[in-house]
Amino acid sequence: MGFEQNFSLKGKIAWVTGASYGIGFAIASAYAQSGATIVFNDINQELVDKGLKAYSEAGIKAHGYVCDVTDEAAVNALVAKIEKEVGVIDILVNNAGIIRRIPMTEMSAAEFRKVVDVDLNAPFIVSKAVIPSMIKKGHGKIINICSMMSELGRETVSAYAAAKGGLKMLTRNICSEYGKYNIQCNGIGPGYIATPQTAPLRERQPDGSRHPFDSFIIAKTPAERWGQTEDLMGPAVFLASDASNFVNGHILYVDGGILAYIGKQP
Ligand code: NAP
Ligand code: GCO
Repeated sequence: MGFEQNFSLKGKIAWVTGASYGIGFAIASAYAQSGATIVFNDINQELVDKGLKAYSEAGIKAHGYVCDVTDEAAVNALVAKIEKEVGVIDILVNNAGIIRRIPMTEMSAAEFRKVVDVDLNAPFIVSKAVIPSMIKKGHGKIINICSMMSELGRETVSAYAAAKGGLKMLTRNICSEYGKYNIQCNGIGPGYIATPQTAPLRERQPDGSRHPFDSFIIAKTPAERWGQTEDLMGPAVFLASDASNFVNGHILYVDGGILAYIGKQP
């Protein structure tokens, strides 16, 4: 077989959480094109149905389930259902996430806890649920979708940055604790990607001009553009494939160079 087979996901079962659309959908689509069987979940049936339609239109026969990833009992039940109906999960992508853009002193503790629950506690819950079968199977890949906010702060995203910073360290700890079982746990840190989650930051102003944050990101990105979900597909396949079997605990930033750049002079 040629070297390219190292990047194949043929025969693997991949679960991407919160993958009815956006980044998760793009990653799952890349995995399907690389030979994997796709499992995804979302928070309600409407979103799961939307995802199933989108996967079908892309020629992908995905398995979709309703599950709130913050609900440990529901996650454990879903893992058992997936193993019965589809098979043991080889690749897990903790993609489901939320953000609340509120100045910290105006944010309630409940709002802070909700963001941390989805963006940090849920990756713990879901990873904990799939690791035992990965150990039995003798291999596994866990990919956590981190963020620029795993490294940087900015106004109004205190809960999100705290959660994504914690997710970076959870990634390193899963690597440390389960690497001996041939389980690799890495992160992908997307830059600013054009999805519904960032749509408010890109809205045209009433006079038709760019949103100030849109202009700010263009000036902070050497690539001088927002990322597209397609930009994440290749890195995600690499981290899910045998080509990365000695890469562990690494956060792969796919940011067009933002973290390396002081920003364009005004
Ligand atoms: P998105 O558009 O908000 O999609 C997130 C998905 O997760 C949605 O389908 C969402 O459902 C689902 N979800 C939320 N809470 C859930 C829960 N409790 N249980 C199950 N599913 C849940 O986000 P995205 O832009 O594609 O981002 C996906 C991931 O990448 C997130 O972790 C995000 O933090 C991260 N990220 C995004 C960017 C970016 O620029 N877009 C950059 C770096 C990192 P709902 O539609 O109901 O919310
Ligand atoms: C924000 C954005 C970012 C992106 C992403 C950057 O409000 O700053 O939503 O947080 O979503 O996480 O990597």
